[in-house]
Amino acid sequence: MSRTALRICPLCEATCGLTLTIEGTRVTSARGDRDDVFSNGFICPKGASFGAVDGDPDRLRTPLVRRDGELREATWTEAFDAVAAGLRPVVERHGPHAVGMVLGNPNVHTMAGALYPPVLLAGLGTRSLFTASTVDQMPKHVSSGLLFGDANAIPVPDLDHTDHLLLIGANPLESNGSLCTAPDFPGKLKALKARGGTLTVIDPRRTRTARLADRHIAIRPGTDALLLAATAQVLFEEGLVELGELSRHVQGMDELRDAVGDFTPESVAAACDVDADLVRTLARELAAAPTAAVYGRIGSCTVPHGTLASWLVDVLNILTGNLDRPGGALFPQAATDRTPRPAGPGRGFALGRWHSRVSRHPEAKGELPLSALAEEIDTATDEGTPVRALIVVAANPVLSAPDGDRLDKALDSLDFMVSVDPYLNETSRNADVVLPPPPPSQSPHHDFAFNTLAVRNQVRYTRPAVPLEPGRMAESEILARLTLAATGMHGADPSAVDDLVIGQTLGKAVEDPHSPVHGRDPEDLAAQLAGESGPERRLDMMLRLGPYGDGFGVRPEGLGLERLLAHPHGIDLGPLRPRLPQPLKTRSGKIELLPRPIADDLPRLRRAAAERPTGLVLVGRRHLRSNNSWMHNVPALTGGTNRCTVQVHPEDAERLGLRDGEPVRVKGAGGEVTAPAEVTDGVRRGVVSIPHGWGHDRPGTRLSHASTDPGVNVNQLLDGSLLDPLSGNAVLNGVPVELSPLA
Ligand SMILES: Nc1nc2c(c(=O)[nH]1)N[C@H]1C(S)=C(S)[C@@H](COP(=O)(O)OP(=O)(O)OC[C@H]3O[C@@H](n4cnc5c(=O)[nH]c(N)nc54)[C@H](O)[C@@H]3O)O[C@H]1N2
Ligand SMILES: Nc1nc2c(c(=O)[nH]1)N[C@H]1C(S)=C(S)[C@@H](COP(=O)(O)OP(=O)(O)OC[C@H]3O[C@@H](n4cnc5c(=O)[nH]c(N)nc54)[C@H](O)[C@@H]3O)O[C@H]1N2
Ligand code: SF4
Ligand SMILES: [Mo]
Repeated sequence: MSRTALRICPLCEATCGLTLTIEGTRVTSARGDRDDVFSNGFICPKGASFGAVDGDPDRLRTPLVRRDGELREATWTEAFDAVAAGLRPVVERHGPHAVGMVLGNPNVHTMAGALYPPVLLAGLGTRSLFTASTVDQMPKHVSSGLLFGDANAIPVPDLDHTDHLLLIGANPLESNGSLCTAPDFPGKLKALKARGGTLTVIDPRRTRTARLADRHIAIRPGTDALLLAATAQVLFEEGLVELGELSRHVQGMDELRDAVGDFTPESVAAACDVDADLVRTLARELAAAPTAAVYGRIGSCTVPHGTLASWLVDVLNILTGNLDRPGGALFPQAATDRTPRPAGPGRGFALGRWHSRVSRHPEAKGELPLSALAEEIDTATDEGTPVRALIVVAANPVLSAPDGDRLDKALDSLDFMVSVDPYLNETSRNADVVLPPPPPSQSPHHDFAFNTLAVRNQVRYTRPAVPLEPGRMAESEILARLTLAATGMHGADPSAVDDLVIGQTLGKAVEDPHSPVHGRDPEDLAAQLAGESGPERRLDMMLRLGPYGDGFGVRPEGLGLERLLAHPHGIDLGPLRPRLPQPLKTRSGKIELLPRPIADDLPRLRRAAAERPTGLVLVGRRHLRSNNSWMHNVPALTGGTNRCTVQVHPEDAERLGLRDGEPVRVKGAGGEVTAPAEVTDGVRRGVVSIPHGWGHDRPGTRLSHASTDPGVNVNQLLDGSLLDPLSGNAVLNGVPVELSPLA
């Protein structure tokens, strides 16, 4: 007997609605939900393999606890006892900062990952927080923090309405988009072209996205900030700056003009390897388009000038009047955002409120660079204690961060480590306790993060498609119990965590004159919350307090969980709309065009204009059927072109004596790896490309399929010393490497 159930796909940022076919408790197929208000039936090969990802026999079913040096199956009670016994002595002896937390990418794809880590972090009071953001988009948070006063105010390109899209260092035809949640991104690009719009792609590789473009610029890796600064310079020089409505909201125009004044196209052309005339054309096209959006992603963030490039992306949107207008780049308004406050000066954004212990890296958004995790564990200093215990939730930094070998050793040296992870993999194999969450079919889903980055305002929620198997624990309960165990409340009822958050949130809301529940009784409001679980009650609370919410009865037509449950395919909340000045939280209440830390970093960019790299540089790539480090264990998603090869241009191959398919040795600052060469003119001269997330050959893992074709860990080529100084983001692209044939 089979049945169907709806489930929002958690496998990438596109958040497509899926219709699952379920036999017993097994998901046997997945197709796109045609009635989904946002994805309208779109699905990609990963989503279509939801059942195989979900039902992977290597997923852990019970907790593991290390005994006599070995990880063995244990009960949940034994596991949480071990967590409390492992963490508390470290906190008591060395203080909270000796307990580190590592949060990985899937936390933004689970409800539990959104709702509980902030509570755990606050409860612990540790400053040793490391997340996947600093090997990804931290530069964008920092530039948004500086420009708009809010690190999470990230404008997204209005894909459905723009006339001109300038896409930098992103390959949405494989990634399906990032910091721009758009189901069927490929279809949206085709629709842009069909309505007469133009697409320009800047990427050192001729990607599938680049092949769709009207113009592809194969820039030299790591130099986008120069190109964008020169584009801004041309806009000023040729009188193409037109702020329109924005002029009321910006400050610092003259300073900005002066700051970019010497970045002429001629001064950057050689470094970028892009003709000066082409830079002028880019600027003129941007200015001339009725509407245009500039959008940058991984290739613009994980580079030495990531924050400057991210800042310049928005600067160009602003100078051409495209920020905050339909067809340009707008700020989404998600249903779980707080009710908007009236516009006005805010608290601004601070960087470097504390520093990492060893290399003195400034914090950004409360985080220290993931690149510095190994040294924060393995290096003693005069002041402060090293990280002695680690809580890892949904992260595999041994593969995703620089120098996995060093980190692997560092993890092994910890007093205690707990991983919340469905797999025994390269990272969790070092843990003393592994707490496995259930597969996605058994988990509820709502996109707290991605709805704030979506190209259309909408809200959807799906309950678990399959009931929890016996012996399983919901990830929300795992994280709630972990929070209690880590903060000295081991054994308390996990619902205490939700009650605490609900009490605090409602307590603040009733005191806030701008809240729809101002002046009401928080306990009375709490009693009104709908939902069958802590996460549902918290979702209900956020929806009801939010911009579209019912305000606990104040706006009876408004949103709440019950209304959402009555709309299983979601509720459309309309296209993106102009929102300025409301999102601004800078001290001036304006968009601060040339913030001090940016101005102070510009001399470094100026020096880069004079650099002429001679050797080869490394860039990454993603494959449609993959996802970072954790999907190589699913046979349906591996093989074919999804392989860990070293792409190299035919002329470079010829010069170095490399042959297609034969092993090539790649050396970088952090080490060397050997993988098959793939000779292709899909990469520009001087550039080699290796995908990340491979290297599944460490002992003590349980990845039976992935280990048959392990690939190599590209991040072993990095030593962790290359960072974007403002954001602490790792430099993963444009890194010097040397290639030689394996003798
Ligand atoms: N060289 C290079 N390195 C890169 C990148 C690159 O482009 N080039 N990209 C970077 C980027 S953008 C990112 S986001 C990072 C990702 O870095 P990580 O987040 O460290 O890596 P992932 O492979 O996403 O690993 C996620 C972990 O979560 C586990 N997991 C999967 N589903 C769940 C779940 O539902 N719950 C829990 N608790 N765990 C789950 C997986 O088993 C895996 O162990 O990698 C970065 N590393
Ligand atoms: N199929 C699949 N989808 C995914 C993921 C996955 O692993 N697989 N990962 C998810 C995650 S965590 C993220 S963050 C997103 C990332 O989403 P995207 O940013 O779209 O992903 P990438 O494919 O890494 O695209 C980055 C592009 O930048 C180019 N590039 C490298 N260096 C430079 C440079 O210096 N300048 C310019 N202009 N370009 C450069 C690369 O050649 C590459 O084509 O994808 C998400 N979606
Ligand atoms: S595009 Fe992303 S969200 Fe949509 S089906 Fe594919 S993996 Fe899932
Ligand atoms: Mo990412």
